[in-house]
Amino acid sequence: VLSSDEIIAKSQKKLSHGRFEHCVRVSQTAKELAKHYGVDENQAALAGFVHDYAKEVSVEEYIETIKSQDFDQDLLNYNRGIWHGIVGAYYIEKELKITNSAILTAVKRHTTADTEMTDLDKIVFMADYIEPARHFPGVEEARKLTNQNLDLGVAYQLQQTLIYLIKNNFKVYPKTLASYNVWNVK
Ligand code: DGI
Ligand code: FE
Ligand code: FE
Ligand code: FE
Repeated sequence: VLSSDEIIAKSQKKLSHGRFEHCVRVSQTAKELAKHYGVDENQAALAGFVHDYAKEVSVEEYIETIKSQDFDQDLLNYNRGIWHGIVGAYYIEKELKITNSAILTAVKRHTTADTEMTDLDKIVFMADYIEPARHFPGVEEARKLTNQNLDLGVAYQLQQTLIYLIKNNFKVYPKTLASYNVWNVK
């Protein structure tokens, strides 16, 4: 087990300054949401802090890892945007020695969401979207909904993300669409 100082030091080395600061803000936001929703605050703070740990791993290294570590080979059809959560958890376990499956799963689900999510998963997913330095149109609505009910926040984020992906002709990862279908039921 690494100390929190060691996890912070390794993250600082792995990430640009700006992304490291984003991780600190997501950690704080996740901790606040955890307090509000009766979830383990330390677990939320740690999951939030490490969620983007692998965001700057090189494309070459990701491809090598996906090929050698028994990942779904369909991942090769996507990019770092998708890889840094699903494959990122592998780096967090290997390099930060975090083995807690609730934390690793929250990291895996933080970009695409999933059809099944724990409150911790939802908290990390939403904290990433609404941390204080996020300024896109709709972020105030996202903050309001997330404080009312986590599921409303998740549904809103998935809707906004799908609109954005389709508007910009980006590929939709099947899990993102499946999640939209589950969390936006009408
Ligand atoms: O890592 P962050 O930038 O802090 O945030 P994130 O991990 O939530 O990534 C957000 C980005 O991921 C956002 O630009 C939308 C993109 N994304 C989410 N679902 C999909 C996706 N990109 C593609 N191509 N396909 C998806 O299904
Ligand atoms: Fe991310
Ligand atoms: Fe996110
Ligand atoms: Fe993030």
